[in-house]
This record gives sequence, structure tokens and C-alpha cells, in this order.
Amino acid sequence: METFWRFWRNARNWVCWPDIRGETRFIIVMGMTGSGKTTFISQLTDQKAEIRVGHSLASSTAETSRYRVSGLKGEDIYLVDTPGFDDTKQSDLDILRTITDELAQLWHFKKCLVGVIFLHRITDVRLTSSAVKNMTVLQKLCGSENYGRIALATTMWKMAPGEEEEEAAEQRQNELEEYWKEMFGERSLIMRHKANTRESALEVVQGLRGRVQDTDTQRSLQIQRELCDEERKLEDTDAGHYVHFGLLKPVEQREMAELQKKIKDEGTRLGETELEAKKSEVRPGLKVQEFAGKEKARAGA
Ligand SMILES: Nc1nc2c(ncn2[C@@H]2O[C@H](COP(=O)(O)OP(=O)(O)OP(=O)(O)O)[C@@H](O)[C@H]2O)c(=O)[nH]1
Ligand SMILES: [Mg+2]
Repeated sequence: METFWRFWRNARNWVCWPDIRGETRFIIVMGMTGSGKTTFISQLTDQKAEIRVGHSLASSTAETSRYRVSGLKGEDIYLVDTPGFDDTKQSDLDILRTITDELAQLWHFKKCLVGVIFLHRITDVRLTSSAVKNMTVLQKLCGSENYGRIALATTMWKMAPGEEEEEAAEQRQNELEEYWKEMFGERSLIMRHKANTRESALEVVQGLRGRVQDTDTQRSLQIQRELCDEERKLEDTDAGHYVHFGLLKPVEQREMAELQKKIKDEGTRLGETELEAKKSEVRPGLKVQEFAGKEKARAGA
């Protein structure tokens, strides 16, 4: 029922928004909380009054919102702001649901999705588990066939002033690029959003727009295929499975993965029963995760 109401709310949102014509293109902006997603979008849109950059320690963006890139000739591009995982106010599952709802809507209403811009702070001196989680979810949402529709860009270069800091930041960028190339197989666009200006942000948007063919935009992302075409529940998608079960012990994760593979390979009812049994076995772990998320939200409220 909840899913129905969420879907209806979003559907009404599309219908009641006359600005969005059939040829409008969309780009999703993702990244860790505080990576500068909203700031990046605010540099490109005239909808300044609606947009809220977060200057406090708490996560800022809780919902997805669409903003039109201003000043583009002959083309309508909307950027979709999203919350980042490891938010201080919501659980990862809620965030995933928010993002996947938007992606499902785009596919359902046949909107043209160019791809995803993923932002990462160059000032982060370690690749934290949170950063890895955000990138892994990105992989699983898109699917390897769509890695060419991803732009990976670093932000916050201005916070590394001075020759030494700049050099250290360049060194991190090189390491990060190696890591990204391993994860995304050299197909994604890698950029520096260095100047933190409209021009620099526009370069990233146009860089991605320029390399994605219209035929590519007609292909579903992995999560769109899983949710809309295969009608899977979120927890049974690759990304959902990762966020749901990512915190389980490795042995439990392996058992779950083996059972899922068995179902896929053999399509057996037995495999499904076993999977359900395994899910109830690990459910207490999931409950702890959900509870922790809700507690976090309560503390932030
Ligand atoms: N120096 C510098 N500061 C930035 C940059 N991008 C964002 N900031 C600052 O970083 C803080 C967080 O920026 P946001 O744009 O709200 O980050 P976000 O990714 O949208 O964060 P959530 O909504 O919480 O997920 C704000 O104080 C921004 O002014 C950048 O490129 N350079
Ligand atoms: Mg934000």
C-alpha cells in the first residue's frame, strides 16, 4: 500500500509538471552525503530559491528533486538531486528506496535518462567504507553495460590551497582514478570539478551528455530493468540485496548469494523456499540495521 501511495505521489508530480516535455533529458547526481551534490546543481540552475545547500554537519538533502539547467541552447536537461548513503538522518534502505523510486519513474514514464554524475570530495584523505558503499551501489544501480553513462568527478579542490596540499590532492586524484578504472572498467568519464564554478560544473554535464548516444539512453539501467521489467522487490535487486545484506557476516552473505544463484540457474521452487528460510534466519541482523537507521533519524529530528 505504501508503495502504491509513493508511486501515486510521484506520478502526480510528473503529470502536474507542464515544463517537462517528452524530449527533456535527465541526469542523476549522486555521491556521499556532503560531497557537494546540491552545490553543484545550484551552480547550474535558476531555481535558486528552491535549492538548499547544507552547511551544517547533518545531512541535508532527504528527497530527490529535479532542477533545470539554465542557459542551455536547444536542449532541456534536468539534474536530479539525491540524498547520499550514510546519511545522518535516514537509513541506507530508505535512501536507496528514494533513489530507485525516481529511477523507476523515469523508466516507467519513458523519460530520457542520460546517466549519472557521481561526486567525490578530493579532500577525503582515505577511501572510507562509506565511499566504497556509495560507489558499489552506483555500480549495482547502473549495471556494467551502462558504465559509459557515468561521470565520476572530484569536488572541493578549493579546500586544498597551497602548493603542498594541491600536490597531495593530485596524488589522491591519481590513486582514485586507478581505483575507479578498476571498478568501472575505464568506460566512465573521469573529471575534476576544480574551480567550483558554473563553467566547471557545466563541463562535467556537457562532458557526460556529449559521450552518451541517444540509443544508449533507451537502454534501461540495471535497477530499472530489475524493478520495472522483471518486477522484482527492491530487496531482490542487486543494489537492494547489497544494501539489505551488506552488513551481514561474510559467511551469511556467501550463503545468500549461493542460494540466489541456485534460483537463477535452476529456477527451482526448492531454492526459493531455502532462500526464504535463510532470510528469516538472518532477519534479526537486518532488524538491527533498520533499528539503527530509525534511531539515527530520531536523533537527527
Ligand atoms: N570549497 C568547496 N566547498 C564545497 C564544494 N561543494 C560543496 N561545498 C560545501 O560543502 C557543504 C556541503 O555541500 P552540499 O552541496 O550540501 O553537499 P551534498 O552532497 O548535497 O550533501 P547532502 O545533501 O547532505 O547529501 C556546503 O557547505 C558547501 O558549501 C566545493 O566544490 N568546494
Ligand atoms: Mg544535498
